[in-house]
Amino acid sequence: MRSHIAATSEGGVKIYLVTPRNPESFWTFQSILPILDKDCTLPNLSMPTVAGMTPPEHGVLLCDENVEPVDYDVDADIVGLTGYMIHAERIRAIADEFQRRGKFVVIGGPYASLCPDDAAKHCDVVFVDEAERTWPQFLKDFERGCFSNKYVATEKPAMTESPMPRFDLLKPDRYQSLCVQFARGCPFTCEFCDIIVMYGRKPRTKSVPQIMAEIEECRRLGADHVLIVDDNFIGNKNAAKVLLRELAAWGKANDYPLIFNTEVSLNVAQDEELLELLQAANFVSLFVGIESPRAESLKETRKLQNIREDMLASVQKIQSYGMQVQAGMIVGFDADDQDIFEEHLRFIQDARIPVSMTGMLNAFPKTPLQARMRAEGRLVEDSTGNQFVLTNIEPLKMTREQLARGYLDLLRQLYSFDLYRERAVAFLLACGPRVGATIRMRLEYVRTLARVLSAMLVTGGPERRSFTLKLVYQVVSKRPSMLREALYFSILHKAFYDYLQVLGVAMERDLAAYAAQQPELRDSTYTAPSSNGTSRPPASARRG
Ligand code: B12
Ligand code: SF4
Repeated sequence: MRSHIAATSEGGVKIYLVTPRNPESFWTFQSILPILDKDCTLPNLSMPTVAGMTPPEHGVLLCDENVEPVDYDVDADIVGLTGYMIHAERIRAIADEFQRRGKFVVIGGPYASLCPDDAAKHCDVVFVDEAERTWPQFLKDFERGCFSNKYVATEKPAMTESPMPRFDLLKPDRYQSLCVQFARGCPFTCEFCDIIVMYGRKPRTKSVPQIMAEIEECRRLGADHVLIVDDNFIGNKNAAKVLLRELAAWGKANDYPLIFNTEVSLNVAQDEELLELLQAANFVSLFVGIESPRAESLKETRKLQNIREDMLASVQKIQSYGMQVQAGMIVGFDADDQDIFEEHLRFIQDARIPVSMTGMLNAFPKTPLQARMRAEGRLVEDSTGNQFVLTNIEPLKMTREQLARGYLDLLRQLYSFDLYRERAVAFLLACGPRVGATIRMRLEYVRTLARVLSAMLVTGGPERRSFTLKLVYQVVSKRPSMLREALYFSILHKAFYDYLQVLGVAMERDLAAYAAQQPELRDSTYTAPSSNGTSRPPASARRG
């Protein structure tokens, strides 16, 4: 059926805002979404935010392709697209199809911000960086019939200018969690990071009433999990503490209706007041860019905040406040030799981090890393935005192939049934208490639980059944209150494990194509990490 968009007044335009479907990645949880009866883990906040910035005389319809098909026959004056580098191919395909049908197409978001010239080939107007000022300006220009083909945010808007995202235009029950954004920007200077390129180094925050209204709206729409999608939630620690005090009081007064997750830098562990407040506000997991257990690699990438204190102790301190640490890890820094894979594995096991998003170093457009790689003649190709396939740079102490094979082997070990279970059990037995992590029983949870149990114990096969029973028994026999979390980690493993099978096939295909292009590499096989492991491959094998 053709979608209908109603502009609310004469002169108003009809706007169709499309979020393209996610290619399978570490976070898409494709294989467990049907078990959870969801279509997608989280909505991307971009289009609800752009819809919020749209003056009320215009009509807006959102389409998240992860939840519903794109309607190419939509009756719209403007079709808007968003997405990351990883979505680039899909964005271009959707944009081309709309243009073929004569629609007026605009593109914004991280892909357009980092690759505006590429995006411009597929649309009428491209938006670079944040659009709180440029989008309303464009709409005025469009109505006058005189607009530019590129709108660049010349200044970073204050977050207090960012309106409440139109959560009401989403289909909230199709997502596992909802999200809000409190802050943009991060004060640090990691060499590979595109966040500071796009959002700057000065953290900007919304006001507490603004964000509390968004959180209330998420609750009203039925959410029980909220991800605060900040680049670094503690980039401005004082502002974060003010919000956390309010959230803690709100949680207590409302019997903790929401569980929170966010992203922080590791220096959170150096501030006990902050940790106490996060715990009191019912944060149950923090995503932390740890990147590497090797100090040399961290220095090289200017992640100096991670070498101020012992990283293992920092992670365990966060865990003692009842919060899971999810790690962002990277292999392939210049200081990394073939021993690095073993070091990563040991660190993640010792730190009892069940979920580690480990990727290969990739140079994103406009980053200092990309500039350095280009200057050193080591930039092999443009970034696809997916750090899980072949890297786009020439590593220093390994070939690209050795890096990819060592990496794949590391992932297979990390997500092997036994090593993952060891970490999950160790974490659940050691972590501190949570204030209100109990989820109220709803009929849908009972149905979900039945599907989870069936997938883990019946249809998943003997290995998965034994893994689940062991994990649950080892936790519950010592700490019965952690039953729900034990089940959560069991089902989560299925998502990562299944994704790895898909990834393994994709990487083998890419490696075969890579080797075919370079005859001299055909005989080079990956050697398991040696005890000194610093051997540099022959120059002939290092050509990208
Ligand atoms: C939450 C989040 C996630 C969540 C949910 C993502 C989702 N559902 O899409 C999860 C954890 C699942 C996730 C996964 C991944 N993510 Co992520 N994620 C984020 C995060 C922290 C917030 C996204 C968000 O909602 N932002 C809030 C909105 C409002 O900001 P915005 O998109 O910039 O929008 C503004 C402007 O750009 C503009 N705009 C945006 N779109 C449009 C469109 C139009 C028409 C207009 C006019 C304007 C406009 O207007 C907005 C207001 O100013 C961002 C960082 C960030 N600060 O954005 C990273 C980020 C987007 N993720 C990133 C990456 C790499 C990934 C993964 C590929 C990681 C991985 N290897 O698995 C996966 C990909 C998963 C997928 N979607 O396929 C990168 C993307 C880099 C890039 N340049 O492409 C980012 C920037 C973080 C980073 N540097 O590491 N991610
Ligand atoms: S701490 Fe994270 S967001 Fe901040 S600069 Fe480093 S990688 Fe980027």
